[in-house]
Amino acid sequence: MPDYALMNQCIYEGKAKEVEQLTKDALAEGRTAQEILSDGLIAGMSVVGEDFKYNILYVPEVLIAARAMKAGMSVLKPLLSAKGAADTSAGRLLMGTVRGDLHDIGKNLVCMMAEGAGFQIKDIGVDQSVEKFAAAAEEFKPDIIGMSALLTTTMTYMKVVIDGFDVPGRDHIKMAIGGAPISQMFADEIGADGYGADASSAVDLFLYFVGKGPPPGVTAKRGVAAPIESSAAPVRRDPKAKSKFQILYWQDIPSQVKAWDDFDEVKLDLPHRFADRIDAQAQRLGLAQGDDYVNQLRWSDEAERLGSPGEIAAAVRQEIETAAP
Ligand code: B12
Repeated sequence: MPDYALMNQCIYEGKAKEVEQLTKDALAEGRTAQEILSDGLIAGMSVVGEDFKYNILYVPEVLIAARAMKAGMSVLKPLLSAKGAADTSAGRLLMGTVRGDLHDIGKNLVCMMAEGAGFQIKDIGVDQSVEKFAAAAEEFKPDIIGMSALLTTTMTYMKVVIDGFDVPGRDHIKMAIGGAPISQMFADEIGADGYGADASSAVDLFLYFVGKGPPPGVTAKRGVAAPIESSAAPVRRDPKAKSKFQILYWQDIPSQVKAWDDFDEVKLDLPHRFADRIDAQAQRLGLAQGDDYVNQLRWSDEAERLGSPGEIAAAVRQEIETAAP
């Protein structure tokens, strides 16, 4: 019997070579590609997706885990694409970043996670016009089109694509949108069928669209059924309690502060000017590919200070802003 728990763990830890070997071993033992995909790879990736949603894992770890999953998928792909395997697909997803926009890290993550959830994906890349979406849809016949935009100047183009698909013969395709500046309000405004804030929510949304999951937001995760009632007794914090904290750097430019204790975790982004510096540096170095960019991220060593996570995160952010105005 293949050790699927080990395979799940290797996905989680991003051990691509081990995942590839374990996948080959499982096939050699006579297991079906579908079983290995769902019990070994998808099960591992779904834990990654959940932990990503709850900020237990961050973008670099998710990309590395996704790469490990892809190593296993590449072993299974020839078998999965064989006749009959298509019946087991969760659905068909066409993804692209809209015209004028070259950001693809988030889109790639969504594709990887959706692939891990069993969707067949066609990723048409970045800077895609409505005509390109239409041509790809004609050929691929998707159930869902997912559009990504990271710029406020390009997000408006999503409506152009949605309008382009609001015609007989194409209007059955569900239109999903996402990207940092996108919100549910914007999705409603431009007539999108749904919005996902992150890759895990995106997959929940896609599964809902194809009738394989509950409406997004309905399922309570990790047993948390409802927000904590405000009438609950307030937790008194020990005034001498400490919090740990770390700073996320892109090369030597800080971009985020995280602080936590046993009960709480707070993440604070630095003001836009820090992201601008990162962008400028990335462009100077030509680091436009997802992995090249993400590989520059690293967390500082853990440190500890007196105070709640909120207080410590705010204080450290203030210090960084003062040191590098
Ligand atoms: C990396 C980055 C770049 C890289 C992109 C590399 C690449 N291959 O993608 C480079 C250096 C090339 C770049 C260039 C530029 N960038 Co830039 N960039 C960023 C940065 C720092 C991170 C974006 C990122 O990858 N985030 C991580 C991923 C995982 O998150 P995500 O994309 O949001 O995706 C998640 C969700 O949104 C969701 N999702 C995403 N897509 C979809 C789709 C669907 C269907 C669903 C359901 C969900 C979903 O799931 C994803 C996974 O969880 C952001 C800052 C920021 N905080 O966002 C600026 C940022 C987006 N960039 C910005 C700018 C201004 C630019 C430039 C114009 C800079 C310049 N002066 O040239 C150019 C534009 C180039 C272009 N035409 O697109 C601005 C945009 C400001 C604005 N309001 O419009 C930002 C916000 C930085 C800032 N100034 O604050 N950038």
